[in-house]
Amino acid sequence: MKVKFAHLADCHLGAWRNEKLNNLGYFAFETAINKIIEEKVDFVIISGDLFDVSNPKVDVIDLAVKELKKLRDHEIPVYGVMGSHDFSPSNKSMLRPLITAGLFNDVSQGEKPEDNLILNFTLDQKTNIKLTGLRARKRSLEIEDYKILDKKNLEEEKGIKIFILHTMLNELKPIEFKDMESAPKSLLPSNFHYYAGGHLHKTVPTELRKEKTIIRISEKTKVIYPGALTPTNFRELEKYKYGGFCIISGDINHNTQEADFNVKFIPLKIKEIISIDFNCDNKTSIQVKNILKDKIDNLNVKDKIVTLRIYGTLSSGKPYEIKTNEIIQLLKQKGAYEVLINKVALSSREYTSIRVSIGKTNEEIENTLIHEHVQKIKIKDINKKDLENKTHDLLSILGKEREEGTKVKDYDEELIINFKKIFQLGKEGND
Ligand SMILES: [Mn+2]
Repeated sequence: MKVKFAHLADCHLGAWRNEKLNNLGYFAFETAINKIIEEKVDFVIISGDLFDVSNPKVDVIDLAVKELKKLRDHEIPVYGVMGSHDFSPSNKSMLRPLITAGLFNDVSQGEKPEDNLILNFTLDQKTNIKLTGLRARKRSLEIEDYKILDKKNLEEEKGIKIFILHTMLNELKPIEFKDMESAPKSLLPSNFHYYAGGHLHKTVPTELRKEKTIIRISEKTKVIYPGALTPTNFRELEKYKYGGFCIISGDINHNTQEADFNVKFIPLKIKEIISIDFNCDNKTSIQVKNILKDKIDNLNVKDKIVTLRIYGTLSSGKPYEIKTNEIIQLLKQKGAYEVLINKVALSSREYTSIRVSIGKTNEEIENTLIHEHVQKIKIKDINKKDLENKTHDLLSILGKEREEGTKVKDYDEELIINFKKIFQLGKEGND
């Protein structure tokens, strides 16, 4: 029989603090859902990180419900797993009400008797394809779950099978992600017909992004990462310009248990992006201002998003003398849709500030800093990995703002409860 399904990953709804870019993110999701309905697929796979956080704002939840309901009205079921961003260890993910409403089928269901993880299959009624998968945890901790996964029952199950993952694999990791945690491919159960990957925000295999490319699924190309549905941060805008999703179509034969799948990438080009790199080495701040102004004068930025990365070491003058606001205004006067400027790697010979690696996300920088500091600290009865995790947990509870309508007293109490939980000071120490 003929089948067709869509594979999305890393939608990160609500990822942008910038309102205009955030709305473009919503629009990308709506556009994807409309295209999927036009394509008349049998079902949709979302490989984790539908939301940017596990407790998004009501607008984000409303949008997700609205769009997923459109799919349901067209009788298109959605299968998926939670990602590193929308998973909550205390089961407080806002995906839960969506799952309860049947708008999102979490296929990562099973039992965990002692040191063993047994996953169940979810059967797609229309195609009889069987789906399962493993949800992520924060900081790739799900790799520990893969190590205790009962692969035998998954591998021996008859039928046409799809595995959904939100984990990077060593063998498929692009060089620029070498610091990202990943798992060996051998941890995945074999004998599946398609592996729907998420977590990596880059499309892999990269050839998929070439126009009119169709990849036929073979033993070697079974794991596909569509990448982020749309860029979720400055670097992704700069590097990838746009995201997209995959449509997989082909023939399946339930008798011979064979599937012949073809994958194509559907790009979502929501806005044109212009990215400018400006090296300030051996220039004074005044020279930089003048050259930049000339450069901007000669650009057509109408209705485009502009990303400007200013880096290097000024021969004289200070980085703050290159005023971000002035440059933004100049570009907006020329009709730019939105302007993003990154000056983190700009310094001056007049003084040097703390060095932070270029081209990394805030999260990666934070991970590195915590990792490095933990190596220098010794605390009795807490090992280094544990201390690293506790530091992350601590930062995440301290980073939570008091919600509107929550009393200061209640907010403080909750902080203390969570603090005790992390350091197992209270009665409920398990998480
Ligand atoms: Mn993600």
